[in-house]
Amino acid sequence: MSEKLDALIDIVVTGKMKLAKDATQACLDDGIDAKTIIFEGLSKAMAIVGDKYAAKQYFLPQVLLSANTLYQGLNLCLPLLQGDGSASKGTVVIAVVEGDVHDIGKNIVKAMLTGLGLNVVDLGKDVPIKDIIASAQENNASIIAESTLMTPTLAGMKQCEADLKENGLKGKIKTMIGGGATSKEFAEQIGADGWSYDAVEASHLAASILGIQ
Ligand code: B12
Repeated sequence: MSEKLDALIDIVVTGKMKLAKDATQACLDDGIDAKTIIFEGLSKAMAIVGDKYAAKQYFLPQVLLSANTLYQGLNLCLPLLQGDGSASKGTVVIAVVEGDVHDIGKNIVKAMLTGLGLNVVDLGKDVPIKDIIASAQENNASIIAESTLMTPTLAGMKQCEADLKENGLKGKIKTMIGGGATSKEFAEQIGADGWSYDAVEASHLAASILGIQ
């Protein structure tokens, strides 16, 4: 593993926000590609932060500082993953479901799907299910992609499947879900069309749902 990437991980974990942009640029200058920086650097750093939070070594202010530090690097890397959208292979509406503000993972998934050549409509975080479905209809989307990291907000994902069914849209608009609180079993249980563990798998999943790879 590169020293520069290790330095970036340390900067995110310790929340040294002012150093994060330069450290990310140093990784890029060293020839480390954006995908590696995101998955082997920034995401790993956030997993360490999560462990520290779970072990009560970190509290919310530190987690927030690390997340903001991560964004300094992520914002440099995400545009490098994205295609220009000119040859759109389909539309995906993506959102973090209502009640949840964790949006780092969703933003990485968005970048991977855009990189796949999809038109991604990003509704942001804390989004009511009815707004997600309305946007999918307005944009003639093939897929709704929902993210949540929290257990209480899993209910929204179940609601989405029920609402799609009620409106005769189930099967016409496919659903894929992800985020720390979700699992393959949960996806099967609620009748979602797909689940994935991370953003790389998410792009394979979308491609397979759309039959483009
Ligand atoms: C950073 C963080 C925060 C930041 C969020 C900043 C931001 N802008 O996102 C802040 C400080 C704001 C925060 C707040 C809170 N947090 Co918090 N947070 C985390 C932490 C440490 C890391 C999450 C993260 O960003 N991971 C890195 C990303 C890259 O990973 P990811 O999100 O999992 O995404 C990947 C995959 O899951 C997948 N994926 C993600 N979305 C999707 C979508 C689709 C469609 C697909 C296919 C795949 C996919 O691909 C992604 C990339 O590979 C986690 C701990 C942990 N271990 O996860 C706790 C954690 C999620 N938080 C938690 C909690 C409880 C909270 C608070 C309620 C705390 C409080 N008491 O106020 C609040 C939430 C308020 C709210 N209503 O949302 C709990 C949730 C517990 C639960 N199961 O319900 C966790 C698990 C911590 C814990 N161990 O208790 N948090």
